[in-house]
Amino acid sequence: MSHDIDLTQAEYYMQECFELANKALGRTSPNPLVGAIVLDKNGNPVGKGYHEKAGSPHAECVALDKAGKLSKDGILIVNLEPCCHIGKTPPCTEQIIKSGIKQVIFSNTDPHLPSGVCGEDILKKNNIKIIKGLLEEEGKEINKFFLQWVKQKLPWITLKLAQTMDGKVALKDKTQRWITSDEAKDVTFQLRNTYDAVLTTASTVLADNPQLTVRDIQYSRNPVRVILDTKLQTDPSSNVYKDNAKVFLVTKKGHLPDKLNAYKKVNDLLGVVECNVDSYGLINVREVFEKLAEENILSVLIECGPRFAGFLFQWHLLDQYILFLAPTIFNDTDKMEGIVFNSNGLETKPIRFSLFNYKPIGNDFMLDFRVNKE
Ligand code: AOF
Ligand code: ZN
Repeated sequence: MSHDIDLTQAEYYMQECFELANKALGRTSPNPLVGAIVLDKNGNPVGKGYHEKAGSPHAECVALDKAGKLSKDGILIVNLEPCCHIGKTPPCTEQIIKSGIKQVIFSNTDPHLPSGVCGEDILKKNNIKIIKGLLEEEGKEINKFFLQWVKQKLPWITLKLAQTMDGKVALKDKTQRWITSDEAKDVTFQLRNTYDAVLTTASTVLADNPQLTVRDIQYSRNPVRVILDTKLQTDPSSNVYKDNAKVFLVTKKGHLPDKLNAYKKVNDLLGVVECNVDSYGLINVREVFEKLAEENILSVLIECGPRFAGFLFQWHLLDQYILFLAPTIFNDTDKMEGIVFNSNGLETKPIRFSLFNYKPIGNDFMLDFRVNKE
């Protein structure tokens, strides 16, 4: 008779699965973040594992390998429904069935079904008990990039802005580049370390010459940098094209090859993406996001100026909006210059968000809003 787990205990282990999964944060794309724990027939944890990167063993298999024979009549707890397809690795359901596990508890259903069959059904057919949906909302939050990419074929899009109390992003004379504290800068580096790509526009490259890299974090990696430059105005020697980060240059269709060649000499240029422009003469940003999704980019962090931010809001392209509020009043005279985002002369309607999280960061305040797309 195997030990039956109570839900509080299961939730405790599911939280641990989330922590295990998060160890690979920023490193698994295009795969999900997954952590797994095997409890033996007496309810003791005997194997723990997580998925490290695409192509490496799935979390369930790592945990089952560690548990060995102790998996028999045990329980597998995992934050994502086990897979049943042959991908870069064999189906997890096969190893679960062979191990003699009696029950599988998972948080989120996996929408990625290359074989058209779901892992849950296979496990049930093999008399394995299933509990699903445990801490489902927390699980969805952890895998929001993956779930969105699989279901909508679009990356998760986050806009990150910093503003003063009087709604400014820059002084009129543009002298002060970072308006927030060093702690907020560190959080920005942490964010860049978890997103697949960071996107900005030619105006920001021309105004700030940013690097868009991750700095001062141990074992970090740089995201792909995506530069929207309709007219090819950025200098190929700008900082965004340096530092061993991969770059996608996005521009409008129809530039002369000579002009494009200057950029192709950039060290790590992954490609030039040529897109259509819309009626405002702007690159069709949705098309850009679709192309990035095809390149296995699951998440994009946008760091841009007021004009582009305004368009993003108005075109309803955002999933998340992170705002750093600096306790500063610039108090410069021009009311419109440097304002956090402008409506670009389009018809305006209120755009509403849900507050998801908030916290003090150094001397600033960080607000995390989500956009309800329905
Ligand atoms: C993971 N890690 O721990 C689990 C995954 O190409 P493959 O064989 O690595 O399969 C990737 C898919 O397997 C992934 O998109 C997801 O649907 C499923 N589960 N994937 O990378 C894991 N459990
Ligand atoms: Zn699997």
